[in-house]
Amino acid sequence: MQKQVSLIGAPTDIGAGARGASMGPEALRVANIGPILESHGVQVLDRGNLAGPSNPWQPPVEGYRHLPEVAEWNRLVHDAVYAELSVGRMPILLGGDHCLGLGSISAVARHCRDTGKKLRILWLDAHADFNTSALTPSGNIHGMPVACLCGHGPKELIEIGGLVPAISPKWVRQIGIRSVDAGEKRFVHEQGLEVFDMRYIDEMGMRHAMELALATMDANTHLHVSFDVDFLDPDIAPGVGTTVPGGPTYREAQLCMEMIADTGLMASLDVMELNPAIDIRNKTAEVAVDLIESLFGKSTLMRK
Ligand code: HAR
Ligand code: MN
Ligand code: MN
Ligand code: MN
Repeated sequence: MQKQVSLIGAPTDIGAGARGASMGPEALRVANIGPILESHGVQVLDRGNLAGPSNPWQPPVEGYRHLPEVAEWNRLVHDAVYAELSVGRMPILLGGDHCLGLGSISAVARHCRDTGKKLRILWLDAHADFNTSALTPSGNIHGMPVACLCGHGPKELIEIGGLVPAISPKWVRQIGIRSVDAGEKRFVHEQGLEVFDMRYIDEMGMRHAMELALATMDANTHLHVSFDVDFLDPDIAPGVGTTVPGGPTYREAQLCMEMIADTGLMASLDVMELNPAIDIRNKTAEVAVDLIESLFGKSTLMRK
């Protein structure tokens, strides 16, 4: 695992249906993300916050809310993430809502094309984020980034990383899914995304789900983890805009992160959808940072 990390703050809720994820980057800093990673031997550089357009809080237009502003934020995220990867550093994107996964992962995909790496994406989320303007019930673009990455979306979003589509649906493994809209569900199946939903995790366990999700990786794999904090059960992570009951427990989430850490392949990370406006005393930021520690190899007393 790379030990030189760059934190990139993207303080916006431009793609969300609730305001407040714009405060996510600062809440993660207040929860000590930087010093805690340093305590695990990681060299951390905080690049500060990107400065994009403010949120005009307008209704959707032709199926998209805030499309020009979402495109601008994603261009900024793409450029910042790509720049860190190009100098051999590991970007950690501090969101911000999950529409920014588009900018982040399009940059990662471009970097993998440059370097001949095989890309795998773990999408940890309650939601599939695979809507299009025709399928979305809300027009909120944070419900669309995976579809856009796979080439299904407006020109200004799908072209951000240069090549369309930026990724193949075959590279994606979704974990923890439990809220998918009806049309979105059909589209997920049609496109062949690999989904380990909560039913699967209930029946087979997190361990088995993660064994399969991590199975096709090798030494030449760039593993990108897109961690939507609403992946977690709302009991442990209430501070997100769209809570969905029945998510992974603290122990299940820890195991998920530890198994990712064991691969040693994680080379980029998004931490998204944290919403301090509805959190309780920064509890959700703290649990997110605790889980990120596990992604960086915090191990229990009994393991070396
Ligand atoms: N599927 C719903 C929609 O598209 C809700 C999407 C919510 N997305 C996130 N990110 N919070 O996963 O409107
Ligand atoms: Mn690289
Ligand atoms: Mn999401
Ligand atoms: Mn979500």
